[in-house]
Amino acid sequence: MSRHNKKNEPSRRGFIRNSLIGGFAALVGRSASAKTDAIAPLSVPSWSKELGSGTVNEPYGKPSVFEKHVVRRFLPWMFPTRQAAASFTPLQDFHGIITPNGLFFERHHAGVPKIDPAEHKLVIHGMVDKPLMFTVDDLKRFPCVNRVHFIECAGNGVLEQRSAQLNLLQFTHGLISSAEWTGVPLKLLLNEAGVRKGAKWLLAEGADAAGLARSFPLDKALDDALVVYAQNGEMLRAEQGYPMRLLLPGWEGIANVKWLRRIEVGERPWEMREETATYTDLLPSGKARQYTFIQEAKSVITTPCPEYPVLNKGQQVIRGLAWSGEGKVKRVDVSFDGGRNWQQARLTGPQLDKSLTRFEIDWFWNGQEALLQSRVVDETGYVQPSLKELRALRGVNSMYHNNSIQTWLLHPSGEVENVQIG
Ligand SMILES: Nc1nc2c(c(=O)[nH]1)N[C@H]1C(S)=C(S)[C@@H](COP(=O)(O)O)O[C@H]1N2
Ligand SMILES: [Mo]
Repeated sequence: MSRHNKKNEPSRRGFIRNSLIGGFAALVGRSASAKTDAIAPLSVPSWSKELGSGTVNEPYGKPSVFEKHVVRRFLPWMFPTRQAAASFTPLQDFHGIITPNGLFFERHHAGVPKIDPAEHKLVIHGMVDKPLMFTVDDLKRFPCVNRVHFIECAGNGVLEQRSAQLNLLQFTHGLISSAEWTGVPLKLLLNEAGVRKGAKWLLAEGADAAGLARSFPLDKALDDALVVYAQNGEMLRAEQGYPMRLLLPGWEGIANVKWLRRIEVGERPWEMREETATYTDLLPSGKARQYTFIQEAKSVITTPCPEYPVLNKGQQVIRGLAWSGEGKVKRVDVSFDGGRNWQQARLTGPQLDKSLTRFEIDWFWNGQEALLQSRVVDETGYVQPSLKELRALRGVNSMYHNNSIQTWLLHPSGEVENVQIG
């Protein structure tokens, strides 16, 4: 029998609502699970006394009505319009390693185009023996692969580079999502076209009004790049690039061109807008790093977090997510004293290549203030940097690729606050 009492739910949701409208009053309800009352005989609830709704009540099923608070969110002040904007996935309510399609974070530069798959085509041209054109049905006739990979926007944590800004996990880390993708290895398509000698770079262009285009090296195309058409068992969502998208596993979100319509093969990068004016990292020297494709290893504690405070002293399970754009997660350590001491966490569930990985650690909380951190090490031996280490490398004007260690300040009240230390 569950020891969790439904009575806690309203106060929890109230807490979320209050946090979202800016208030940060301590509304942490003490959980009834702390009580040691004898368990009452199990009563028969109203829903056990009547027939439930029938099949196909909802032809395309939705989450339980009690999960309405689990939604993507948007910060209106952050972007000029809804079309040139991002929405954040609710990491605080996320389980496992696959983001439900309706909760996948979004980043669009000119909105979501409504593409008729019967009319959409992908062209491969440039330094090839035989330029080719593919419809979605053509792609489906190629041998396919199914792979689980995350996509993270290079701007995830962009506002946190200088100081702690956003006091919710959804906004500090919610520009990452993950799916099982189905598609065709790009190298198969390139083999069909026949890449000419001397070719080194490719350009991928989207069919949205932004005509978003990015250059990427041929090596990646011949390694693990995919042209995907399905996401978690169904065709791509319009927001994720329906009907086809370039997937460059582990590489910054912007390189994963949605609504893919053209791949040009050439000798050098094209220096497009989104790889010169934006998505470059300004260094203290005044020079900018360009084509920094890889999303280096990063992790964050998701339980507890500002949205879900700690309800009781005593035994806790601390949980989180770790990932690396260079391969598999090897280990995750957790600190409860701001990085002075570290303990190794358990990795729960699959540890896949360039994929979200879950970790957990047991902890006894004595009710005192604590500084919670997680730090991932990936299979290449790369260690997630502290904010201080990242700033030493990149200064404070670099906006993208903030993969630094997150600190949550746990107050004696149980509230969790986004802070920066050292
Ligand atoms: N054609 C096109 N592709 C695009 C974009 C876009 O605006 N247009 N946004 C890019 C950016 S910046 C990111 S972070 C990812 C976001 O992918 P998602 O919306 O599926 O989460 O798509 C990338 N691919
Ligand atoms: Mo992005």
